[in-house]
Amino acid sequence: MECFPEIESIAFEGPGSRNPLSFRHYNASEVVEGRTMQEHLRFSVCYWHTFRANGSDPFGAATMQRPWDDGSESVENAVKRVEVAFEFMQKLGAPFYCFHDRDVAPEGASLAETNANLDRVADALEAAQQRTGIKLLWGTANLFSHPRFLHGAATTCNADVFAYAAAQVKKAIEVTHRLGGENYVFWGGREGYMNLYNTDMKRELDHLGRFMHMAAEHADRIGFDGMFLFEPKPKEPTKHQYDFDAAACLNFIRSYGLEDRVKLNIETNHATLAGHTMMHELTYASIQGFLGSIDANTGDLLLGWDTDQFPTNVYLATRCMLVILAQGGLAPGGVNFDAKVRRESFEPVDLFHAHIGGMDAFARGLKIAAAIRADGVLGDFVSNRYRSFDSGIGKEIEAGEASFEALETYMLEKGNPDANESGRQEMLENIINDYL
Ligand code: XUL
Ligand code: CO
Repeated sequence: MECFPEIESIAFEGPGSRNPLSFRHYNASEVVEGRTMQEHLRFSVCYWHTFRANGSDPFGAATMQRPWDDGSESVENAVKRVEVAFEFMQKLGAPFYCFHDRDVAPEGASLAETNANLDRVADALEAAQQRTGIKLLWGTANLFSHPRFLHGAATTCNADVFAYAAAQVKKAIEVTHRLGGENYVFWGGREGYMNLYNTDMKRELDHLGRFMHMAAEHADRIGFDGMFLFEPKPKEPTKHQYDFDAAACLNFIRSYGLEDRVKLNIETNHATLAGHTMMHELTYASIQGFLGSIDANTGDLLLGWDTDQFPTNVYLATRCMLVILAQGGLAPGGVNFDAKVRRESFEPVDLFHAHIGGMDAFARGLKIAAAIRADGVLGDFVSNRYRSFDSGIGKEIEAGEASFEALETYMLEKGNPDANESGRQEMLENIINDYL
């Protein structure tokens, strides 16, 4: 049975099209900087927001019309949902998807039953992947919804809950591996604290480090060589999450010796909750070789919480693509829409409008960023701005050949530094606007 019978495959119709169910910019096979848009962008649909979100909020009940869903937590309903998900992704033309274990398969009465449920749904996912060619970008485990995780999972004070979380992640990695997943994500969930009076921060962080090492050891044991991705987020659900931002995550990764196995999955709404821009977080991760993948969404700066909206802002997408192109792409990561339609957008077709908007915004961002790079406007300006480090004393500083003493001698002889030049911020902002 078709679940979106009134919708054909979403086709590229070009910038002049006024058909809302078409792409104006995302043309999967179009080549930009030597690669197709599909290869650059590696779009992924997330299972939780797209197929599980029901529109409820703290003030009101579910609103989403999902006629295929009987509302039950049965395996049968979960398997039916797989068919819907793959019909949607195929019509959209998304090459990847991702999920938490509990998005795709219901919790059972025991761990064994829960694992069996997951295996049954994984059979359906595997068949659907083979039928459609859609691939798994990453898998992950939900270690935050069930009440057992109220004190956290890897950072809980309850060793049995830690063990349960470990068993759950072991299974989630195995299923990710079985489905050919290219990455495995750790988002902190409840790995943080509400109050330091009752919290041993050192012990909790040590446990989280141990947990990730065990995950990597298990991956090695079963031959899963996908990338592990740590996803920063400063707050929600806890007051303070240990994975606060890219800097905190990188410090954690290095402190616990995980740098060979773990990179970062950077999300826009999390960056802004941390008081950063997405471009800052991407750049910070990328310059150190740790930008693995992105969760493409956006928050509402007037609301200030994790609203997980679809990214339609072309400036934002351009800034993301400038960083992504500069590091030569995201693969094996991708651009995952960790975003949900608004509670008021309750019809199934809204799922298409939302994803089309995000894909078109990123396709435009890709084209604009490539044009900016081709003209060298930013690159040339920046390298010229630092030219004093290309020769003379600057070159000696960068080469590690200068000491404080040598620099003092140099400056005593010279008397005063060469004059500063303008940073030309406004001129550059105007030039970027020319490309949009
Ligand atoms: C939560 C969030 C997660 C992760 C996966 O804010 O972003 O959905 O992306 O666990
Ligand atoms: Co996310």
